[in-house]
Amino acid sequence: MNETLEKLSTCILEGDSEAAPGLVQQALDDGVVPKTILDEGMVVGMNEVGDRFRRGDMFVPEVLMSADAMQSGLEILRPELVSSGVKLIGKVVLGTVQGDLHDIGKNLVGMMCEGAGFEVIDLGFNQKPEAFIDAVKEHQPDLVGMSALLTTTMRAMGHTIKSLEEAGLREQVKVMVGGAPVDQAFADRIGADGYGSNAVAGSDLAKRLVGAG
Ligand code: B1M
Repeated sequence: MNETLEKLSTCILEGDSEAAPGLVQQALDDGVVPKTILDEGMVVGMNEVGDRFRRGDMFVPEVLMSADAMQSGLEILRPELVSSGVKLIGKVVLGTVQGDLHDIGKNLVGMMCEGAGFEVIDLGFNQKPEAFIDAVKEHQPDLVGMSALLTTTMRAMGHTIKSLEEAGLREQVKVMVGGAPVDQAFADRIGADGYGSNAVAGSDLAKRLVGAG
């Protein structure tokens, strides 16, 4: 592997968000193509983060730091990726459901998905079913991801899926759900396509749902 990409991958793993943009820029200046910087530098680091998190060798605060480093590097890389016409592995519309203001976990899922090569359209928190519908119409995503942290707002996930059905949009997207009170049985009950117990599981699931996992 190119030495700068190796440094970049380590920098993501170590959550060094100050160094990441400089290393991305250095790789670009060295003539490395943007997709290679993403796949062979940043995603390699983020995959290692995922592996360590799964093994219990890394915890949420460290994953958040790595996700921040990924974000800061992507600030530099994203315009280059777009202008070089790179096809990402899929598009995710992500949001916290109506009535729910918790967004830390949802942000982490978004960052991991971005790290895995998805374009993420983040609607934010407290999003009505109509907001998801409008976003599906506008952005034509492969996936809709919903997060809920309250037992009282979980049911909004089911309402959103129903609204997607009523709008005739359910067949064109996969739906994944997550958040502390959510589990697989609930996901099955409301007719979601999958449940992610944490951010890494969420991005793994997203990859599987688009056939890239
Ligand atoms: Co609130 N809150 N909160 N809160 N809050 C909880 C969730 C609570 C468990 C605390 C408690 O009582 N022990 C409790 C919920 C009880 C319940 O319903 N079962 C609670 C409550 C009651 C409330 C209020 C009602 C309090 C009040 O006002 N009386 C109020 C509700 C406001 C509202 O939403 N309408 C409220 C408000 C808030 C703050 C705004 C102050 C703040 C949120 C700030 C923010 O998010 N920007 C807050 C916080 C921070 C928490 C706790 C402390 C931390 C949540 C968090 O960020 N965890 C939380 C208690 C706790 O969890 N210890 C609590 C870290 C985050 C990384 O984990 O979000 O679980 P998590 O996400 C994980 C997974 O769940 C998964 O991956 C993530 C990363 O591993 N995941 C997905 C999440 N979404 C996913 C989507 C996927 C896949 C995986 O696919 C799409």
